[in-house]
Amino acid sequence: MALVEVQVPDIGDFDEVTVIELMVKVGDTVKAEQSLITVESDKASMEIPSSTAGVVKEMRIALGDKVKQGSVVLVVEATGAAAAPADVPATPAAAPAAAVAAPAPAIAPVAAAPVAAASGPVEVHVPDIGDFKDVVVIEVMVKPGDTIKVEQSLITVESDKASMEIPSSHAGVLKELKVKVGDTVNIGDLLAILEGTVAAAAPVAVAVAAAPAAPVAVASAPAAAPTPVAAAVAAVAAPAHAPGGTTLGLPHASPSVRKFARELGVPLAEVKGSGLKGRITEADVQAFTQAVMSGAAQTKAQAAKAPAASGGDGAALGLIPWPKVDFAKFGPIERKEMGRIKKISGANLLRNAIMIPAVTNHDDADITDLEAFRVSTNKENEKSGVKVTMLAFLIKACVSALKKYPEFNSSLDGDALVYKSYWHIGFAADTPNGLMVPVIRDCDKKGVLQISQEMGELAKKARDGKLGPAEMTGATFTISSLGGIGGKYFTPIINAPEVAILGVCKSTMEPVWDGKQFVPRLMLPLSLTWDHRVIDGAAAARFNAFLGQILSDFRRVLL
Ligand code: CAO
Repeated sequence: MALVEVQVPDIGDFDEVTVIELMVKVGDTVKAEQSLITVESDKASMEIPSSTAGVVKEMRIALGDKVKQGSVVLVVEATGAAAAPADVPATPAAAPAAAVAAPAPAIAPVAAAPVAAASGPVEVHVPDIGDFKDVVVIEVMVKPGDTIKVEQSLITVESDKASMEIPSSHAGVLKELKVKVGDTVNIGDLLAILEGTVAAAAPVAVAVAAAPAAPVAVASAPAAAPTPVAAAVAAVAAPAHAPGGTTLGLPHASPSVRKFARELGVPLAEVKGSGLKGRITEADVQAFTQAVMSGAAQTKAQAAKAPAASGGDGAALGLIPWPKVDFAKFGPIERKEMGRIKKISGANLLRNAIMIPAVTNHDDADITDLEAFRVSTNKENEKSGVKVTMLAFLIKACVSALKKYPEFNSSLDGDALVYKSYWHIGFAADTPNGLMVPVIRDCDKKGVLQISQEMGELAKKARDGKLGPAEMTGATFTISSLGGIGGKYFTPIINAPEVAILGVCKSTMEPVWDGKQFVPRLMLPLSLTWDHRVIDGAAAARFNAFLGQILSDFRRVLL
């Protein structure tokens, strides 16, 4: 069977258009007039159809390529007839097909430079948009009061074959807009009234007096009655999306919005459209960008790199997909979006849980004497208003253990360990918005009372949502205390780039063997999670044992 090169047909005055979508691949069977690629200028997008049926043997263009009339799109092993009768001059033998299918201009000339001046109100009408009748206004790009330039796009209209932007024939201030989203318009319809108008767009507009401006993105043959050839041309100019929200692979948006998104690097397929039939507007792209920049949303690419709180889809890790369950099938449900802090901390926790080979050691510390000391200290300090909880003593005890075992106060940096000569301790705080970790700086230089006071202040700020970034960064080690709530042991997740975290649960009176008898002792459950890349099991056991010794006799802090 014959190999046929399918070319870009006559697409009017547009010299070079960009390939923005490939709709077929090598091996696909295509029908005559089936859309092969979508191309886009700054004013219109259109699909290029196949002139012949067959099997795609070779793609000759790639995404982003610039093409023009005659560019070879692909090579098809033909199985059927060409799409339309060849009523145009013969083309070279090797490239006949597509050119045959599209003899008429798909896009009429853009208006020439301004030629006429006016001062009073000027009506702007729908220009010649070819064979397209009753096209729907899907986007209004201007509002009363806007200063409009000649050829500035005013609205986007869409037929079932193409979407196009309608430009202004004059410059001036927009006094009145005569159409709204959802209206249907035809050639000659009044679009807008401008005032203070300075120039008309083109000789064409002038020639038809106050009537239509020069067409810009018309996707049809000239005004002649539809013919089989014109029908083929209409197919040439098919839009990336059929109206009604049915996408053919591209987001539902006008060329200018797509261009805007490309400039910002916004993946348009991930933007939710708020326009008619879900069409994406410039404002949608802006809102998406703001959400990503503020951390409130992630692109799919970001999610693949740093899985989201919910775990993304796990595809980046080669995992099977997250189960999708229609919970409503089993009973009443209510869906609530997670808050910003939960989303951010969730993504961090997931990364840390997945990336760190973490091990947790559990141990108990005898805090009988320390608790008695704490209670008496609080009694003595009743008037000062500063209450000391076990967590403040734990912070101080941890600093001693971190000094004795410095790798616990380090961070991994590639193949190197960064040892820090400062001891800033983070503590997990439960807040109405989610988990936060305020940081108390230089705990080695502060006493338990000062630590208690700062902890109280930072915890309050965290609950009030008033913590600044500086108060949540720079920790060298973190303590997560559930002591005020309950529980026995748990496995805290390391707060990267730290290498260890101490989990603390509620102390309980327990019978402890003293060598001769069981005696009641207040025991504090400790859970130390550590990064096995940095810390060995023996070091972790020693750290816990040392911490236990300090807590059982706090005078050791002084040693
Ligand atoms: N054993 C027994 N009682 C304890 C205790 C312990 N280990 N730790 C604290 N308590 C007691 C306190 O003495 C206090 O008792 P009184 O009111 O009778 O004096 C009570 O529990 C409440 O303490 P607290 O929780 O207000 O104070 P804290 O210093 O222990 O903790 C803070 C402060 C901010 C860490 C805590 O309020 C908090 O938010 N904890 C939750 C942390 C968290 O969510 N961790 C999990 C992270 S992983 O998801």
